[in-house]
Amino acid sequence: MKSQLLINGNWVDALEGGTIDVVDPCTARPFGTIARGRSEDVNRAVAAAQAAMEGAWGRTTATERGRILQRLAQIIVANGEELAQLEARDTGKPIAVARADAAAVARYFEFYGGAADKVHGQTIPYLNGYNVSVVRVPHGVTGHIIPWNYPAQMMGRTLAPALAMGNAAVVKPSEDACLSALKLAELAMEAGLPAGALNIVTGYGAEAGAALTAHPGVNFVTFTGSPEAGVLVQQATARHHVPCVLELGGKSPQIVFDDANLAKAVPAIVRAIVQNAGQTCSAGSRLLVQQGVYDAFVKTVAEHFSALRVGTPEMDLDCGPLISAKQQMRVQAFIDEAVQQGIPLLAQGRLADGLSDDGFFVAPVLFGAVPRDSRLACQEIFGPVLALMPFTDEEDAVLLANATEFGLVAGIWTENGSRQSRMAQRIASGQVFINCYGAGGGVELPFGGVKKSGYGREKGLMALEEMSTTKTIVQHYE
Ligand code: TXE
Repeated sequence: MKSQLLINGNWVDALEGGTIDVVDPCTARPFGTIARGRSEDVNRAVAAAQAAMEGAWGRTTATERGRILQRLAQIIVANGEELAQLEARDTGKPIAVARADAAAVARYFEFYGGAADKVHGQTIPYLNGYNVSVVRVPHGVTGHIIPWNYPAQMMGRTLAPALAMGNAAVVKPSEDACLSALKLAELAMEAGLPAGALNIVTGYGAEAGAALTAHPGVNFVTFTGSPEAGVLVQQATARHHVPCVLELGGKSPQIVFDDANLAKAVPAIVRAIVQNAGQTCSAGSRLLVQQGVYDAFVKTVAEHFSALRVGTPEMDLDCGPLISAKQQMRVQAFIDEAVQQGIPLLAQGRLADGLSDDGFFVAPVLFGAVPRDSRLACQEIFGPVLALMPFTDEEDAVLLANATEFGLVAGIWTENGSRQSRMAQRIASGQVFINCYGAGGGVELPFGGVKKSGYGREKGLMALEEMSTTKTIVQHYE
């Protein structure tokens, strides 16, 4: 298990020598440490990345970069079980989910490895005697701030397109979970990534994270995390006029019309809030149901919720614990407040027998008739808590769906094709799923938000545009 910083191809301790405990969310017990990187470590990492851009990595052809990434994809597949076990231990998620995450990470590198040498420029007709071309060039050094909910996947999501475009990366994983991210870095070295092309500085957000986003040598920042930290990242990058992509979570609606196929909708809707114990940016956390089908629908969803079970990774149940005592307290506070306000608690899952009382477990909860202006209806909870609200007609559905500061994902459940199109058009959201709901979908699909969910796009070919800039070259000839 790697626990040091990766700087210029070497695993090293933090200069000041501090460490941070790695805590098992199922027991609250530490089982290792990671290095507590700070600004001097970030300085070293950025210098290594700059040197890589000036050196071997900067001269690598797109085809060579693609090959390295595709080799990495194969190495990830070969080491998938170890990656999944580390991720499960570190985050507490069910092992099957961690295995799916490991497969998704491999897919990121496969996809962007294949795309690396298919990024073309443009030629532009201009005045007589001129050749004009627009070429895509890397930003240079990219800074990556990664959250704890999907440590390996989130790193793969931003790292693969950054490297495909020829950037050199400095990654700051989360202090709450980063073992799989460190493993991924080790595998990347094995795949033949030159020294300095990928550097990892673990540490706290306020220390290593803030130092990275404020570093004048960083040319682009990608951040996934809370809206509050997102503001700090924007302020820090603005000082150097550095662009950033922000993915800041959501309060995504699942909208169920009277004519929806309930047998199909209910399991997908329950899965979309319980997956990863609700700690997913695209979790479908608001369930909007048309009045005509409300009673029947609520009954079925409640039955599903009551059957949910929470356990350890090895138990491999519907979900695991939350990541930390802080998140457990935060989610429990939302639940307690809703109960105090008299919001009906319609159903609740159960914790498996034999779990540690010290673990950060919260049983999934379904609340009904949630007032539209309550905190439960409006704020991102980031836990397995589903807020059910009735609506009258299409107009009301649009109003309710858009009555949030966020706009990341929406699910629409109806058999009426015209209504599907109208709704998809009117919902303010970065992604819309119709009669399905994938947590953001596959690597092929551009992903990102509007409003407080952030800006910029990850995934798909669009990520390659975000991870690069253009240069217009004008040549005059006689
Ligand atoms: O997030 P933070 P937290 C949301 C979710 C959750 C809430 C709080 O609602 O309940 O945020 O979680 C780094 N400069 N999401 O406190 O602090 C930090 O070290 C640079 C949604 O854990 O934003 C970590 O690596 N970096 C989200 C990362 O930011 C800083 C996923 C996220 O931590 C920094 C996680 C700073 N000043 C939480 N401060 C999603 N969109 O999926 C912190 N960090």
